[in-house]
Amino acid sequence: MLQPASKAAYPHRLCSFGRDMTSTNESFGAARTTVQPDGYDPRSIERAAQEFWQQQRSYEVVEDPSKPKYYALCMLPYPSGALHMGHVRNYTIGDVVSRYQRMLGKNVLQPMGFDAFGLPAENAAIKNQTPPAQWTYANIDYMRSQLRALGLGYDWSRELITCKPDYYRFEQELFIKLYEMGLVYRKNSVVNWDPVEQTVLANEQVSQDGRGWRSGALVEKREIPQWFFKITDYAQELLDELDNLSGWPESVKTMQRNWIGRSEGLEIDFAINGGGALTVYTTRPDTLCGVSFISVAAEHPLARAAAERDPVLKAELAELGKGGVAQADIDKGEKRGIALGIHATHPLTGAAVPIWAANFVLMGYGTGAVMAVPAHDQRDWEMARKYGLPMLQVIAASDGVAVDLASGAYLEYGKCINSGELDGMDLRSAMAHLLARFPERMRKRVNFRLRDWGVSRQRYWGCPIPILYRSDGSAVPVPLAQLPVLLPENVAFQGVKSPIKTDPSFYEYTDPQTGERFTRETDTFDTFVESSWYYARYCSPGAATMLDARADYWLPIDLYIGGIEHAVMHLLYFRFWHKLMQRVGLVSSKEPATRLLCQGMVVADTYFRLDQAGKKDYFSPAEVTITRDAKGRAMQATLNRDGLPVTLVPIEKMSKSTLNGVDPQTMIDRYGADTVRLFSMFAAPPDQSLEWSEAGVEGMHRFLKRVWRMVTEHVATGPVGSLDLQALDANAREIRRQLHETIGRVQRDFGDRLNFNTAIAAIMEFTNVLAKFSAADASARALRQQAWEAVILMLQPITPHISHALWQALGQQSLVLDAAFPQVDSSALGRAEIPVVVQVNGKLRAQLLVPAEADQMFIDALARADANVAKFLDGMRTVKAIYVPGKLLNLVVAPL
Ligand code: ANZ
Repeated sequence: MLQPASKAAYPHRLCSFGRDMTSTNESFGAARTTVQPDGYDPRSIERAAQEFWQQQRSYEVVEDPSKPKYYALCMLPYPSGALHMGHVRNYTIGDVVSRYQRMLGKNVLQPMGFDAFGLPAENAAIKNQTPPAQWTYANIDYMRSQLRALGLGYDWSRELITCKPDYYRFEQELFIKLYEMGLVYRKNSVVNWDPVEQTVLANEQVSQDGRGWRSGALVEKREIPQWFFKITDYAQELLDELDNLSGWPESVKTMQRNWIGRSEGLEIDFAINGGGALTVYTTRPDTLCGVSFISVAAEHPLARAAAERDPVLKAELAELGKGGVAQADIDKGEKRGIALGIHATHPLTGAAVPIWAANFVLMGYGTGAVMAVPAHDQRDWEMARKYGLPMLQVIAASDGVAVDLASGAYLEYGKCINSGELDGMDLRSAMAHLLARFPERMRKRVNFRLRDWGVSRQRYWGCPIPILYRSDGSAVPVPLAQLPVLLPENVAFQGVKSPIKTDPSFYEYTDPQTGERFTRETDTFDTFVESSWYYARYCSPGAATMLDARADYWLPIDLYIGGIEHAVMHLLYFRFWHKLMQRVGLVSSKEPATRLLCQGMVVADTYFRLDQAGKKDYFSPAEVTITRDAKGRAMQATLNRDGLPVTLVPIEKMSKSTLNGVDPQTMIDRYGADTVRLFSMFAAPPDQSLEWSEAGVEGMHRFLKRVWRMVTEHVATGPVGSLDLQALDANAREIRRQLHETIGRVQRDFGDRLNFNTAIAAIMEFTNVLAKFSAADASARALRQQAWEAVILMLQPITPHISHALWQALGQQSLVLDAAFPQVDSSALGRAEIPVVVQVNGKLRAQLLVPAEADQMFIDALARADANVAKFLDGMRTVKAIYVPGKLLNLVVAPL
């Protein structure tokens, strides 16, 4: 057994990479790991390192204006019970970047917390009869221990748990402030109502066939008053600033642009025969002459008025109004309509245009009325087909090709035809013409698809909305002095109904001064509210207000990492909330995050058989025997139970339902956290899918074992002197060149490119080179010492535990996590000198040592300066020079 390396053993070691950037660390020696050559024991190494970091509070940071800051943030987990591989990947990426940035000398903040409100806690509570709080806190404790076991360098002093009043009280305060500013309001909105449970259900609680998840009753749509944030006030700003987010993936920006959905068009008033006007919104006023009817939403006032006059129509309209409001459903679904028996007048032709109600027109968009142009709008085309309504082509293809309306609408832009005075015009000119012609009846209008953010949830496990209702139903905010409105944690569920809705001690409120009696709002916030501002609260832990001045030191986030599934909702609300906080003076930046990385999914093979009903019956990898090809890829699988084949589908997202999940804890227990981290960084670039393979994990484990063995063997060869560059032979110089080339590659990959897989490959290649380096003399051994130091430093962001231990083994007194990242010495990059033969008329006259990159001119000059060569050139003229690069120069000469 080797003794741990001590400072005394290596008095003269050159420590070029180990620049210590912390103050001295007295108790460092206390956590020394015993280093054994063949004894890579991740369990003890990792425990020792983690205990040391915890004791030393190694990842706690404070604001330091003298240093550049770096704020790396991963999306916080929902405490569902245990980490999954997606978390491991996400958090390892964040940790690698944080550690690397710290080694560049930055003041790095990397916090963590738990997005702790939400429906699963409530469902689990109903199932197990435990209060959601209890279930949540137990899960948090376990998941926190898992995060620690992964060696993630979080500043735990900033941990936040969103279901705690010391967190959610500030969103209640801001909500009230925004209410007073007119950015929050209440209006009716549709919800799912379970008539048996007598409660509102979340969309996830309604089955595919529209039934309540517990009662099985057919769910009804009900309109109830709900609270909204006026995100639409910020639609233009949220859209415009996407252009400045150069560090965000284009795909995310495109999704946000589509979600915001800005369009420009005209509002057109159609006169209604019999009086009044109907306003439509259109983005295609160039198709005005193709209008053959007008469609309004079933809830449109015109439709309602018509229904009042006709009970049959009323029943039909009620039926038409049912069905989903999701865009995808509308586009796919059957287009249905009912003629309302009223007509409008076409502004250009004067023709009578029938007005219909249609199931695909949304009341909440534009004006809730559409001028229908069946030849150029697919939905109108489908409706016209179904009801035999006229269809007139009014747009000609710009390339003159005939338009075929038999198979669908012609949607392209082109020139107007069959349009009287609009003929020959395109969209722009037609719009300008119509605006000039009908200034009273037509207006320019910008519309956004983005709707205001409805934040009311009728669930229990969420932040109470701080509103009181007077006996007349009017709303008033809870007085600030009465905040927070606490959510009682010790509750018992009766059925699915929120316990605070049946608890008078929660919902009854009497003003202590006036004695006025109020009823509390019993709805809670959408949990997207908590995840919209947690990133900022991490910067002001313990502040008595939502944020304090510290927030501006850390914000904006330098790198935000999370799944692409959050591209619209979370990432838009998060940007919106930042703008709200900027508006009330809490932050001064415009955007919350300058760079965004969306990590790819973790995928694995799935195994299943179809059951009699044609449903997939999945098996876990433990239940099957797999035949693999030479690359370790699964080719075939049989079920252990019966030895018969099962269907194998490679690379599907890891998930509970497909039984292809790999439990991170099992992997950590088996191989250690460093191996798991290394594999998840090596197997794929961060933004692509990562195919889980235990063979790959084993490969990473073998690599770490080898590094451990090689470093300990090197250490065992005894003290190392200082590195004398002049004393290095050509072989050693070549090793040094490769070392610095590797450093350069790793720096590029860790920095801007975030390509950790290629960085790891470069480090591995270099360790192979190092393995073959025999390092016989003192200077070569000093170089080997330096090379191992560099390897350990480069590995530190990815495998911090083994690096922590081996750094000490190499005799370092400083902390590897505070050491500076290795720098490229460009003088090392030139290859060693190479020998070149010089001939005169084919006869050897000299052998020169030249720099590898030397060209013919350089060598020619050097050759002529050589005394022995010069002798044979005297009195001669050069006829030609034959040069074999890097090998030979033959000067062909003749007498003058
Ligand atoms: C006539 C027309 C002709 C239209 C044509 C399109 C093509 P964006 O771009 O998303 O804003 N529309 C307007 N209000 C609607 C509502 N409440 N529900 C359903 N559809 C509505 O879409 C604007 C277009 O969507 C409008 O332009 C209108 O149909 C329809 F060849 O008007 B268009």
